[in-house]
Amino acid sequence: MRRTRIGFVVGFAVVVLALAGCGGDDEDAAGTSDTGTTTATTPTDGTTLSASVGPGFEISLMGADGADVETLAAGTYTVEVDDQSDIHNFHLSGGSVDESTDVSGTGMETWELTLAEGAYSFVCDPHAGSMSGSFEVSG
Ligand SMILES: [Cu+2]
Repeated sequence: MRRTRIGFVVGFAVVVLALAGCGGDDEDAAGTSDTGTTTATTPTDGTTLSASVGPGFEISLMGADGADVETLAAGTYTVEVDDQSDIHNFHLSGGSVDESTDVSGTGMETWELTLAEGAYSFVCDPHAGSMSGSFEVSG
């Protein structure tokens, strides 16, 4: 009787240990999601616009030809923003677009924007009265 009981306890302990061991192997399947920008497959127009603000009290948005943007065709654009000042920001808005850099931050940012027909403007928010521009997007 006593022997049987000990045998049962030991057997029970082995089962518990075995179950505990099974809980450990729930490894995540390491997903290698490739979010890199592959220009070959991006459905953009391939048009890059250059936005700049600072270091002085100047703000601009230029096309690939280096001229100020005044009109654009509707489509998808890459906007490379160079925020060169920690007292200015670049804030582009119009339609459903509303993108801006931090006033205190500096450096390059790249935005992929889909511009639909309409009026757009860009400003430095702290100095919107003197630092602004606008352009039209036609459908
Ligand atoms: Cu400013």
